[in-house]
Amino acid sequence: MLKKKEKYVVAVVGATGAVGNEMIKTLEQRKFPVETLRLFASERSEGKKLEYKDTEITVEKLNEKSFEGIDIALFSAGAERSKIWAPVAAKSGCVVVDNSSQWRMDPEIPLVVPEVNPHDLKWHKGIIANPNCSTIQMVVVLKPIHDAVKIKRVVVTTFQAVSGTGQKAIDELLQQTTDLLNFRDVKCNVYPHQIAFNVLPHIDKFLENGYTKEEMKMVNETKKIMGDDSIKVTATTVRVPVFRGHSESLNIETEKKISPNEVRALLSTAPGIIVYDAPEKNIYPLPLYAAGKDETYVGRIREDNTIENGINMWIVSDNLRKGAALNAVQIAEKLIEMAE
Ligand code: 25A
Ligand code: L14
Repeated sequence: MLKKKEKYVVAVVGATGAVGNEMIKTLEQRKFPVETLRLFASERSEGKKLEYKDTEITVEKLNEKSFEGIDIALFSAGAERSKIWAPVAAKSGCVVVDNSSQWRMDPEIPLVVPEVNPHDLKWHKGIIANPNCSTIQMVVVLKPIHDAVKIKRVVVTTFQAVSGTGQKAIDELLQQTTDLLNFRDVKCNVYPHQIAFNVLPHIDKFLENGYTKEEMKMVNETKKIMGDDSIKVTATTVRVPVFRGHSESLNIETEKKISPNEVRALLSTAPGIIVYDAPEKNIYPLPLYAAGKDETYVGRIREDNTIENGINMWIVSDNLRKGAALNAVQIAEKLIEMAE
């Protein structure tokens, strides 16, 4: 449990990655009460210096003693690293907010989106899981609707930015685009096919059931975060040549009827959401404009008249912020609020 203090010793594990970098920025922008910031990454980055406020912090390599004296650790170094190091950190009395997929479905570990289930933070035992990026922005929008009219089923298709895969995928999209515009051959290292000027219906590994792991994360994590196993979700997750910002098409079936205007009214007062919906003026959410912002943008709200109670919408959020770094920092902020 976190003890109430004026300021905290904070660590970012995976500090050199796309998410880790955003975590450092988010801590600074939100004036998180940092006493000291420690940065960790792999051996490859040991000794590298990263900026925080007006200082340079040297990146360290993790060891068994690294977490001594650290109050809060934000992890984004992949599931393998979290599996090994999050328990080490928790054991030395540090509270871990883990962005990897490692602990999310563990029944002993809370999976939290502060706008949806902050109460689940009460039962943590040292590790809190940060959900998958596509799931976070979806549940922020589903929660107020579920509370009002109960959601029966969601059909979601995602349009996911390459930054979700990390810095190497950002580099690959840039490189492929440059190569193509210069009539050079394209190399594919990160994704199995060219991503520049293409669309890949494939995120994370394929499973026996024909779905990808990313799709099943949306199905399972939604139930856990919303605390309701009855919500049915079916997903198709797609990679698009966008650097930053995940878009999602949602088809929502509810138990009670709700009109598009009622949905607009409901969502416009809900936390973490901006309703951006005036199609007659070409106003609808776009990844280009959601990038760098904190909220989830919602538009194209309309009735699905092929079923009794159906709503369609289009939602966009910055996958590195709300989808990862910001949600993790918000969890840490809530922990501080709750600290005694
Ligand atoms: O397993 P998961 O949960 O599915 O996650 C897989 C990957 O997805 C990203 C993240 O990649 C993760 O590794 N990710 C996870 N959750 C995400 C989410 N919600 C998510 N992305 C978006 N949303 P990443 O590239 O963003 O971050 C990786 C970070 O982890 C550090 N790291 C690696 N091993 C570590 C470690 N930290 C501590 N201990 C270890 N043993 C990694 O640091 C990075 O910060 P680094 O030093 O390895 O990388 C520094 C730079 O080096 C480049 N690079 C990467 N791989 C290679 C490389 N250079 C040469 N050869 C390579 N093989 C990169 O440019 C990197 O920035
Ligand atoms: O957090 O877009 O489970 O490639 C890891 C892979 C997030 C998305 C996670 C990607 C994901 C990611």
